[in-house]
This record gives sequence, C-alpha cells and structure tokens, in this order.
Amino acid sequence: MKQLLEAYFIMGTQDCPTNDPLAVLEQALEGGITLFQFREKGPKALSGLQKEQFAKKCQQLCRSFNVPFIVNDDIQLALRIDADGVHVGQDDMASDEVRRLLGPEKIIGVSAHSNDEVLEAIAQQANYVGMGPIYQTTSKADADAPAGTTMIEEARRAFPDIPIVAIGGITIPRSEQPIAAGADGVSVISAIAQASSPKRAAEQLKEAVQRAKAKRDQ
Ligand code: FQP
Ligand code: MG
Repeated sequence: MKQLLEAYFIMGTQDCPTNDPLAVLEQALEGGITLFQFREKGPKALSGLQKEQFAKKCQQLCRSFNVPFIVNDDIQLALRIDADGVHVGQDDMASDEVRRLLGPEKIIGVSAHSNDEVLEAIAQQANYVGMGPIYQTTSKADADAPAGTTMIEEARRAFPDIPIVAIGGITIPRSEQPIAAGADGVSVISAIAQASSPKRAAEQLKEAVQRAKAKRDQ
C-alpha cells in the first residue's frame, strides 16, 4: 500500500477546464502515477449517467496501466462499476460501513487530521489515511486552513506502519517536506492536471518523492 501512495493523482472534469480530462489522465498514467482517485465534485462536475460513463472511461485507462482506480465519496458508484476502492472524509460514510459494503479486498482511504482520527480510521479497517491540507489549496472550495507537516510527524511517530499520503497544495518542489515528515507519498490535483505537460509533471513528482524517501531513509 505504501508504494501505491507515492504519486497519487486525483482528478475530475472540473479540474481540467482547458485540457481534455481523459488525455490528462492518460498522460499522468504514462508519467507513472501509482494510484488514481476519481473525484467528480463541485458546481461544474458531471452527475448521473454522464458521471458514470466518464468514470468508466477513467477506470479502463487505469486498468490498462495496472493502476488502481479509487472513487471519492460515491460508494454506490464504486459498487456499480466495481472500482478498486473508495476514499471517504470525516463527513462521508464511516469506513467500517464502507468496508461492509465493499468487502475485504477493496482499498479504503480515510481523511484524517489528528492522531485520534488516524486511530479511528485504523480501527475501522482503513487501508491508508490522507492527511492535510499541508499547504494552501485551490482545488477544494471547503478546505481547512493549511496545517503544515506537524500532523504527519505526529501520526508517523504514533503509528509507524500506517500508510499516510499527504494532500493539499503540494507541488513538485513542495513534495520533499511531507515525505521528510514521514508520509509515504503525496497526492495532487493541479500539479498534474494544470501542468503544461501532465506526463512530465507526473514523472517529476514521482522522482521527487522517491528521491525524498531515499534521502529520509538512508
Ligand atoms: N485525502 C485524500 C487522499 N483524498 C481526498 N479526497 C481527501 C483527503 C479529502 O472528504 P474529504 O476528502 O475531506 O473532501 P472531498 O470529498 O471534497 O475530497 F488521501 F486520497 F489523498
Ligand atoms: Mg469526501
């Protein structure tokens, strides 16, 4: 699981106002992203059948690159299309309920902001936690204030084995700090979706994470 979190790309059509979202995803996959989260959300997002059809196209692309396909929030969609997993936040369905619906084999991620929330996520059979926002983000309208990497340091100290991915305002040059703090990977939307070359951005992000991990663990 920890390796799957290295370069975790999150995207929906709302994140690609100018580029073709499927082309962005394909390039990100070519660049070596390790995990993908389908997050179709916000006023400009698709819904209903259009959302499901777009999800299936993204899922097929991911499958052709052997990259697991995670659905944000929408457990029913994940069940209908047999996604590889679901990501839920503190205001979404509880992860033990998600586990009951999805079964033991699927990946479940939970957003956590403190050691208490990490502990609860582990108790509720989550496979990884997403911690942030580390920096200021433009991709989430209702995001909390940027919190830096302290929560990651604290979680890593208390839970040496739990897979942690850092999220929120992370760019290529800003990916080293959360890894140094103990994260297993970083999760980005705009750093790849808004890049002039999503492929190069994905390559560089993964390289930066792997370099930071090697430096930290030497
Ligand atoms: N961490 C991650 C991940 N993915 C996310 N989508 C979130 C955190 C945020 O429910 P949530 O989850 O607080 O907000 P939203 O549903 O709007 O994304 F770890 F995967 F990087
Ligand atoms: Mg959510």
